[in-house]
Amino acid sequence: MKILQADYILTCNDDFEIITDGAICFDDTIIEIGKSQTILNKYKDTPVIWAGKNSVLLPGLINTHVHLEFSANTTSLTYGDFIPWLNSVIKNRDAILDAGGAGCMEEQLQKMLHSGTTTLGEISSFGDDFDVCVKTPQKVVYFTELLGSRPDSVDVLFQDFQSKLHHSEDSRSDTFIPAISIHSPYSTHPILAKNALDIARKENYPVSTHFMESTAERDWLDSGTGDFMNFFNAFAPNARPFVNALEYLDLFQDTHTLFTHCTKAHHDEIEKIQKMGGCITHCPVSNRLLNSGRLEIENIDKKMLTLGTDGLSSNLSLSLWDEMRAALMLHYQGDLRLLSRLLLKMSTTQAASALGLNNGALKEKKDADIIALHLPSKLQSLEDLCTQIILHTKVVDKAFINGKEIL
Ligand code: MCF
Ligand code: FE
Repeated sequence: MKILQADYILTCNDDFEIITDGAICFDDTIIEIGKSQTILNKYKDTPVIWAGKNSVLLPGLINTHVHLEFSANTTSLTYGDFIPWLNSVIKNRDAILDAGGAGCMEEQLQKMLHSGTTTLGEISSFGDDFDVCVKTPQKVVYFTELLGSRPDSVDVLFQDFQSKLHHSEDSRSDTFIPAISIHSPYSTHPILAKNALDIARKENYPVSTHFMESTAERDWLDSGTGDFMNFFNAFAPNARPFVNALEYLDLFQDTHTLFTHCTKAHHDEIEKIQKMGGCITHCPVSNRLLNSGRLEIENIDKKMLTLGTDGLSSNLSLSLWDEMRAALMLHYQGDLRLLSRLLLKMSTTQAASALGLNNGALKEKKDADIIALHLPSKLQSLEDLCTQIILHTKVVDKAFINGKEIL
């Protein structure tokens, strides 16, 4: 048992309470949180760690959508539009994977940890990220990806997917949680998706899918036209979409799914996701680089939102602070303080509930996943706390996962 004491505690609890001059008593979970004086008096012989001048404690950040396997990419992919990007992924994928490898992914995981990300949702396309994700101190919700549209390969693809899923199940632990990713409505055959989602329902796996990310995807699902028509015609003349957008969403009934991007989703689709209890993962930098448009967060129930960086395939950083700073600038119409607060909730408590985890808030009985950071100088107004930490944080001073100090 130990006590962590700081100038400010951003609890990210239901009331978004901020405690000044606060302390947390914890072992692997949080035992009690409150004013320093109360906690220090009550737990007298417990060792105390002082987080320093202008310090802030908050829940470890949770990045709900990452593709670590693309970590070696810097300048190999084409940005500015979705189909040219996708073509460049197909062309350069092997070179990027070869240039990457375990060392490169480990380095990114370390960087993420130093920036305060203690949990991530990893979308695994090939399984190359498996060992590093099992080994890393962070909590990883490991989404084995299912992708493929040729009806004659459905059986082989599904067998391969199931064997990867079983493999991840063998390594399940407190910090490694198997999960399922259905790549997207344009790339995954509905028979494959249905079979995988039956497993998700039965075994209660979290699910992730890319949904309504581009005009090309919108046009293709609505009418079988647009850039995807030309893209698919190169492989299969007269190809047609398998399902429309609402039919695709129907497949996810009674699952816990994170729908990533949704920049081109219509109101009735967002409503359907909400009714199903689904979440939306917002990846603002990726959306800008792939010309996906701006997610209209003002028209969405804010409680549905989580934040993700996507991979280095469509970003220059896997730091959620960089992502929050980008989001602050992208959604310039909104109230700055409210947006800062929302971005922190999207990266903590809302992300935890989307992934089905017992972290993301500093309150009794939650996992002791805690980060400590400091502001560069004294804060003038408590109302600006969220904005100031988003503006100024690059790395954190301390990180605890299940109560163990990792940094
Ligand atoms: O989220 C972005 C853009 N949308 C779709 N896919 C990906 C993203 N970043 C990486 N990907 C991966 C995806 O998981 O790229 C491949 C898939 O394995 C694209 S399909 C050849
Ligand atoms: Fe993605």
